[in-house]
Amino acid sequence: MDPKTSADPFRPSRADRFSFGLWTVGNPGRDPFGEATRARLDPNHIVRKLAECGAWGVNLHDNDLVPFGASATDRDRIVAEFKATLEDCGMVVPMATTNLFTHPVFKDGAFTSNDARVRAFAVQKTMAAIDLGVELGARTHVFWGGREGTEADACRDPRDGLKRFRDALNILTGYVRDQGYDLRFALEAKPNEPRGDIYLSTTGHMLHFIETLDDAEMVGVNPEVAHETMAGLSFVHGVAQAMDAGKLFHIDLNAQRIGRYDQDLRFGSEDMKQAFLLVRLLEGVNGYAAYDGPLHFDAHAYRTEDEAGVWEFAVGCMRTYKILAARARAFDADPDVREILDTESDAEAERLVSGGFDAERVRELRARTFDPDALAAPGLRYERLDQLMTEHLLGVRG
Ligand code: GLT
Ligand code: MN
Ligand code: MN
Repeated sequence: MDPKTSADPFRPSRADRFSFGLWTVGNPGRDPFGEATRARLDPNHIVRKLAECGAWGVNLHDNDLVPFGASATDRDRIVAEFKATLEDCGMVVPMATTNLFTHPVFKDGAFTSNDARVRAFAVQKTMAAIDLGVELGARTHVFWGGREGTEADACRDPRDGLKRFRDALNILTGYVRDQGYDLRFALEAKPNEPRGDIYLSTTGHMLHFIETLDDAEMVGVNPEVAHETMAGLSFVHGVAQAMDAGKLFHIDLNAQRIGRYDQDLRFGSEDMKQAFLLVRLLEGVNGYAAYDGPLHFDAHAYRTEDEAGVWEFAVGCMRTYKILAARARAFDADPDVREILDTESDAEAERLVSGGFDAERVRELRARTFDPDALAAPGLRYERLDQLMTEHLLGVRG
């Protein structure tokens, strides 16, 4: 089907809440071994092209838009032009973030550096980035601490790293409240790269750390497919835990093969099954409330592509998400699937293990007898369930 015809059900539109970072579609294809393969794209051009592709939002680091060290006059001129372009195209900025990794001053960390002057500069730079994001309408500020880690681990006690990270966030949540901004923070974990080891390496680590902050309510997570997958973890489980904690404030969608460098590939281009299960989770197909935040693609086109390939890539991310959402709905509505999933639970046993501690219920539980061999006997038909999912994914059912 031609993706440009309005009859195409997978054509992305504003209502889908898809967003891209300026740094994602703007990635020029540089890698540690080779120079850029594409020219740098002007942020205003990116906004226009994303709007044409059907995206809803564009996200940015402070320095994706305003060059590091720009004068106040230059900053205001750049921001005014960008705002006019956004308005013209009907695009929004749902999220902004701070570049605390490119400049050499952050070579040994920003919030966690051993040098208090570097830490103070990082906090100051973040306040300016928060102001910029809020001016553009952002409701979320992301914190990805790419440089917050070590190679020579004897350089600091990891607890000092955590303590300093916490101190910085406590100042910044206070700053947001003090300014009266309507803004939440989303912390993004990554196990390594560019540092040998990065502190707070997974979404699970972040979820606990958040509870140690002065203003935990304002802070949630921004899990990224590639980052949890690099460590060989189940992204779906991590995101589900964030949802269970009411902390899924933002999400970075892309694709990744286990054990590799951070590939940031087009959404759904690797591990289609995990992508399917993720979309099913986010869309609330199985009865839980759906995630209703921005659907952000933190990915970039292959280095082989020219600019036309970049927009193919962007449309591909969005289309794959929509196709997987449709596949997930068809899967969950399939009577053969329902028959396996809707097995009746033993109401009496449910009662005994629900609702927390109750002395009377615990007495009943202790008194009840079970037949473990009989419970173990039936096959669970998960082979059939998984094959049904495979067939839905391959497009031969539903
Ligand atoms: C960088 C990183 C991403 C983060 C961005 C936000 S910066 O591109 O690889 O995963 O989400 O700071
Ligand atoms: Mn990311
Ligand atoms: Mn990444």
